[in-house]
Amino acid sequence: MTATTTPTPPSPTTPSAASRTAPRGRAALEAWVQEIAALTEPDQVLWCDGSEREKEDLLAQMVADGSLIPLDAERRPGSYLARSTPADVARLEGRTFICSAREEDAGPTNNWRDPVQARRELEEDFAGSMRGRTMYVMPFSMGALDSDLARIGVQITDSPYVVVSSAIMTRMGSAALERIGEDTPWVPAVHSVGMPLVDAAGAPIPDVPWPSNEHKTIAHFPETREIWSYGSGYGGNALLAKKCFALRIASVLGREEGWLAEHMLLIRATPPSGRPLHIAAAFPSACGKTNFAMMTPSLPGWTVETLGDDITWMRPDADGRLRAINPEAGFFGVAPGTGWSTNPAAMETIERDTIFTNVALTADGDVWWEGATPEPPEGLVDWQGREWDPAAGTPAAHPNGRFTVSAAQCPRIAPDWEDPDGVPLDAIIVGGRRATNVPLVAEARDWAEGVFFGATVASEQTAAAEGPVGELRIDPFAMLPFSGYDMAHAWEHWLEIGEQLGESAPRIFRVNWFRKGEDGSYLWPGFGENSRVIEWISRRLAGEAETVDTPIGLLPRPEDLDVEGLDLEEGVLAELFAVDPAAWSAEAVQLREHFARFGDRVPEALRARLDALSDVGTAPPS
Ligand code: GTP
Ligand code: SPV
Ligand code: MN
Repeated sequence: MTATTTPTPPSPTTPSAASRTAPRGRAALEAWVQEIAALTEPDQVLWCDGSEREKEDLLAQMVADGSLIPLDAERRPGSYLARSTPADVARLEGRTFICSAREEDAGPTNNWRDPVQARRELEEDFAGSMRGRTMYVMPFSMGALDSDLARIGVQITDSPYVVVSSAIMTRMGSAALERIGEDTPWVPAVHSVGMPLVDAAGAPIPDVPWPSNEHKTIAHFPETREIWSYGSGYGGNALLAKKCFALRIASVLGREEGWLAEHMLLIRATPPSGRPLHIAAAFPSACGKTNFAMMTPSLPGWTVETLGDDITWMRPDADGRLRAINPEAGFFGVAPGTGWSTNPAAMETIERDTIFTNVALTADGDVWWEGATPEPPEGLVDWQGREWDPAAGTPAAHPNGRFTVSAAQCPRIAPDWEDPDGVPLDAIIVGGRRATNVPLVAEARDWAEGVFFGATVASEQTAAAEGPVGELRIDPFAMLPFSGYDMAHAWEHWLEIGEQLGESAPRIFRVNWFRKGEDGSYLWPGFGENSRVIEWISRRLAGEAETVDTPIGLLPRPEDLDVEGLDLEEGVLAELFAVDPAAWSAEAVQLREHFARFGDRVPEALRARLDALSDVGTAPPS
């Protein structure tokens, strides 16, 4: 555990390694806990052991104080509903900061703060912020406890909701604490909802069901591997092991140590006869990772097993293959759109022992959201606790309403999902939510083109983050909100890993389930039917399927995609694979602006691909 990888020599752009280290060992941990307690002034400090008993006690306490609503014990055993305040419903990208010593290390896509100044302001925010509350100390492991790829963190929080959620999402408690040996590095993460129960003069402040502060800051210090989050109790803002550690801090660690931390699901897909394939796929937030990860393949004889639904850590192994693990232990999934017809495995997963946030409550003590059933039941209470009027035009569940549930409960979970060695990857998929332009599937001619696919992922914005839903934004490798350093350096890192892997590198594909026809409806049925795309990928890997060579990659020949039984209307397949040169020329202009933000740090191999793409408008597809 916590075995270090052989570090790759730092590239010239990597700042000196001397200043780059996390705290190590138990003594440093105890000192840090005391220091944070002195700063935040909680009533008591509680070290979490991760036991069932601890979880039960916290749940009972939250039910008693009204911050959790227990669901009907028969319809949804062991499950609860939390309602946030309307101002705390999604990740806050505008209030998320990378506080690297040098501004350029954060890159043009991150909000940068000077670490000294950020620290000073955070200390002001956190001073006395836990007065009247309990400060919980949660040691946790990202990755199975005995995996070489796993890393340890310790989160401090004053939110019991965050404790029970982290107990689901990570390996949290005594076992993780025991892994902290004398010299073990651990990532310190401090979180406060920013609502003390006693004011500076000692007068009590009444608590509320969802405490938060209108001033919110989520700050990362890549050099010292620290995370500080203030003012929000929601998702990635508060469960610091997830996006803050496993992506933003881990991406920095990965670059220095020769591995990758990515916003990817992880599956094993097995054909009726033949070798299982391991696939990791990067889609932006709310663009289908959980659904793809738990897919029920429509193709007879195929199985898909879930290994992870949001984050994948990957490292070249001794045999030169790219090995992948899911560092998480649970799913924090989007509820709206999850239904028996689209994702039955998720529906089964959340039948019990689940914490729901910002979904609707039914009259009989169950939960509901848009897409759970075709018709809403009578007598719903909406996510804000108000009687819901279907005619009012507002959704009953918040579009970013979520479920938090242990991965072990998923009927599709691979029996070996906690294997410390992880799985060797055969294919990597990238994709976004694109109404136009991007075909259902394309294969990259080589690793560099695959990295280009990744570096140019674009997607229509969803409700997972604050901001205008529907607007197209370029979201490289689905990591725009999650990279802890300059993304151009991340692409360079990808290219280097590819070189290291050589012939054993997984093949890279780009997909788009969301292309729309002229009437505005989706052309492709999606969900379980996406297995047809996996089937084509598997034949490509086996050297069995032909392709059409186009300037935007290798497309399937129409006859090579298995659409038997799909009942696609005449012309739909052609629309799904149509390459419109004018539209791609326009896209190339947008991509050029995107690359320009990164100046000369964009690797030459990627510029060359863009130049080739810019010619699409003039050159006919070969
Ligand atoms: P995060 O947890 O935010 O990272 O999201 P995610 O990438 O896991 O997305 P998720 O699988 O939860 O899907 C988000 C939304 O996309 C849901 O409303 C789904 O119903 C919808 N969706 C997922 N897959 C498909 C698909 O193949 N086709 C269509 N049309 N919609 C899909
Ligand atoms: C995402 O937005 O990609 C999520 C939800 O997985 S959160 O944990 O809030 O980032
Ligand atoms: Mn995600």
